Amino acid sequence: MGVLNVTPDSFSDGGRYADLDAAVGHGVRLRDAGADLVDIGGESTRPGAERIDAATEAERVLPVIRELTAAGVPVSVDTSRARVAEAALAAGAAVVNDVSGGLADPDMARVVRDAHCPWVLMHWRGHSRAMRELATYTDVVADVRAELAQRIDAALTAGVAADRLIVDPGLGFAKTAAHNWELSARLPELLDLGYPLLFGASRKSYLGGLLAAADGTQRPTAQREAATVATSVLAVAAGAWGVRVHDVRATTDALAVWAATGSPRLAVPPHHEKRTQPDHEHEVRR
Ligand code: PMM
Repeated sequence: MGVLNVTPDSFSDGGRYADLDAAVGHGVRLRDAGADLVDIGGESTRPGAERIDAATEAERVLPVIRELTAAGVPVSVDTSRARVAEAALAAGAAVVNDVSGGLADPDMARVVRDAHCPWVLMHWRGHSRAMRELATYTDVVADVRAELAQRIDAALTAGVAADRLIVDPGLGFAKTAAHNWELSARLPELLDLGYPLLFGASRKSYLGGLLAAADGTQRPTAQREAATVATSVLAVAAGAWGVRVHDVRATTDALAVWAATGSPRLAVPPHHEKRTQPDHEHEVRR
């Protein structure tokens, strides 16, 4: 999944694709570099970001979705608003990528159910302005797993088909760097929910922190690509269904190396084997 933010303020590509031609050109380049989906977002979700209204969000994403789908590029819409999702699907989007996992807008489940489209349910605890204070967990992996299971149940109860659902741990959303690393290390426990898993680490600030200079200055976003590629390979080798990245070519090149090496799978981490209580309700639904 290639990232295309048509926002003035997203942390990595904010402001670069505000112009329609630039956005469409970049979407086509992402597809040509190997993206199976181009994910179009009109509202920045970086920590601390202010919300925009639905009309502004729709005005930003709809023309880009129309042009890219007309050019044969498969598109997902990155929105947590049912109204925007509905208009995006009518404009040609094939997938709804909802960073709120259906929590932000009670009408989203209806829209997705009626469209029969895939729905990415990301782990989320609140809007960007407030999410830093929400980063408290007993065991981040167990808590994220349980909260994703609740979102899955809510979607199924609303009539969305199980084979339309994709889960995402929501790296950086109400999570500290330590939480992100723990989730990355224990992906099999989330895969155990039985749903395809999308992993979105690309250029996020925990990578900037890992690669910080000796004086503590974070590595700038544009120089986090090698680390991003490493996260992509590790996530796919652990069993992720997809990775959401800004530089598609770098990730597809690395995954080509992984595939040519026989697509080796990572060993299951020990905490996973120790799990004694199987959660039958959420076992293999794929
Ligand atoms: N991260 C961002 C936005 N949308 N969607 C999913 N499913 N998963 C993510 O991790 C995710 C997302 C924030 O990053 P951006 O500014 O690069 O879009």
